[in-house]
Amino acid sequence: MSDTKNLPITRRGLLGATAGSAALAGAFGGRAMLAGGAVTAAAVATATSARAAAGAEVGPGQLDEYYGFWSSGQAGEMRILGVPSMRELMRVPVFNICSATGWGITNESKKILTEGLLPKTKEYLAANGHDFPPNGDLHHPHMSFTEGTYDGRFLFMNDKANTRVARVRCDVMKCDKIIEIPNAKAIHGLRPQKWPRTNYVFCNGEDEVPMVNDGSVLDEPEKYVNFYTALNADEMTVAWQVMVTGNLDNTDCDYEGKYAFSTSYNSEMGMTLPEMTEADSDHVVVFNIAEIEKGIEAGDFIELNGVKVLDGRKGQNKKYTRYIPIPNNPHGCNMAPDKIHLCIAGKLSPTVSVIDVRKLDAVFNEDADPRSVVVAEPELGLGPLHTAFDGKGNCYTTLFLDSQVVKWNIADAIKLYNGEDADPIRLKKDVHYQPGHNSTVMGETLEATDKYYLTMNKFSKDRFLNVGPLKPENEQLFAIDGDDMTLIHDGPTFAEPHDSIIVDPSKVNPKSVWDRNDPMWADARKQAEADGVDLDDYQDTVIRDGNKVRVYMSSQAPNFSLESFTVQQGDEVTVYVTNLDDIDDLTHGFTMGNHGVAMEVGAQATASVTFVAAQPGVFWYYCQWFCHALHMEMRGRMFVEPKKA
Ligand code: K7E
Ligand code: CUA
Ligand code: CA
Repeated sequence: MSDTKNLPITRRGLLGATAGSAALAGAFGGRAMLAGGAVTAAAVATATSARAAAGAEVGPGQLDEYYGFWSSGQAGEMRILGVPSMRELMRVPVFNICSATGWGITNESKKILTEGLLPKTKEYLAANGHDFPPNGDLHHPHMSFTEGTYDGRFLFMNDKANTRVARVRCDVMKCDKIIEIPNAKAIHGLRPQKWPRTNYVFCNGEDEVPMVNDGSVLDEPEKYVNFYTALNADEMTVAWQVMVTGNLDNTDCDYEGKYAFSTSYNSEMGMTLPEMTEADSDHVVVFNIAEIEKGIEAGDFIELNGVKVLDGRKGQNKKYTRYIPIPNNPHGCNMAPDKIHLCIAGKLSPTVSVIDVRKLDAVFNEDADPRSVVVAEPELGLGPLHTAFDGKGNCYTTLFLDSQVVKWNIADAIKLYNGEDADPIRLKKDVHYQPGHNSTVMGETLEATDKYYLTMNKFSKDRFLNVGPLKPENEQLFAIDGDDMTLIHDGPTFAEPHDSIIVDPSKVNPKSVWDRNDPMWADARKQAEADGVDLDDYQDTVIRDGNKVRVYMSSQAPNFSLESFTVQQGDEVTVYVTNLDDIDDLTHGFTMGNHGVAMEVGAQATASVTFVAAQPGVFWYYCQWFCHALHMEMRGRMFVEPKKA
């Protein structure tokens, strides 16, 4: 209820309780605190009953209502959660190295991690002893769309740290493509095209750089530019780039396939914090997709590192871009499911700027004042970062500095902007603490709902047992209940989920067993054919090819087809393991002792790994996925004969 806002009671005075009402805190605050900071048994009991009352209880063995696809920030992986239980169902390694699945260790994953890197990057990685970046910073996972809603084909995600974009196949929930984006630096905001389908994935370069970044220009900020990138989503190649003025933070696009948008917090093109916050306003860059495509067609581009780059900088007055002034240092960029309103979160400004995308045509075609597209700018609280939607005309905006979420109504915000007497704010709720992104179920699609609200908080502070100076982040899930909402989950999470989407299971239908012809191991299949080995049948073949040795073995619980194999010291050994078991949930693994080698081999999958047998002796290998009562016995030996003098 809107009577909960602007209460004189501060959150700090009521640490842990809902600012809205101290009395309500007992019922729904999720936590009551004693002077010493202990959680009372009563508070735990009320959280549980709140969950039950909200109809959000997921009992043992029961399936969740929704999938959640989570980023993990610096951890570099994508995570799959069940909503509303918030149980972590799976981790999908992407930009990280995974000890369990062998991502970054197997030949199949190394190929994906290296093939999309720029030649120059490979050089400086090699100088640092890497074939591919060992880290990644994954902020924004988003699913592919067909006609404004998720189509369950792919998930796309960015790596801010190494300027990459990855794609995860939803049929097996494995990454199949990673590319490094040329010219741009630090891919941050990322969104798939919503309409008519995801032909493009839009990606923001956050850091501006000299146009040709070869050391000839260093500290001459006026020569710096920034790049907006559209990927061809099917091919995972760069379709085009647009050079822009100002850095690019977050991005989204409309439901008509006409425009894409990016926030810029550094229109100043400043290099230092004082410089980046100097101007009174920054901007949103609007990209006119049809005009950009025409420009490409007409040859109005330069070619830079193999990419067609159009000039959309301020003052070019071409039809590729327009710059809409927005209060200083905006952040979130979220398109409402009403197909009309784009919400730009103010961050340093306590406002959200609402842009009516129908008014953009006039800005491009008739040179209308760019600010004429702003139809509301409600003052919501301190530090607005991101906005989620309920499909009923309401928005949920996170307030980083206030540690709150504010629910507000677009129609009332427009009325207020037009001088009418209206209050857009419906509710303010404390969250713990300092929220960044937020999500509603299907919230970034035409099927947005008002079922659950998730807030991803940057700090947990005193919320959990102390685990040392590095504390977990904290995520809170609320059941939406008319104009109120009830906290039903409060749980720690590891560094550092930024963004998430919550998806109806009707959109996603992963396989339980791999298809034997999956492209994931196409290279292995090719090599096996050349070696006369049938990868679909029992295998116990060892092929010597100079100092390269290829070992083909199959696995069927609880046996490897090879109990031992022999190589010579210094050989480069490739082990191919094919899991011939075709039962649901029967994964084997292959770990070679003392060689840094481990991999998952899912039902009906083939996986391979290459290493040098550098030391003579006996090395045990074993199945590293508990598969059978005799799983411990599922092992064998590699004999490495000493090098002949
Ligand atoms: Cu706000 Cu990288 Cu989406 Cu984080 S960004 S919060
Ligand atoms: Cu096979 Cu464990
Ligand atoms: Ca600024």
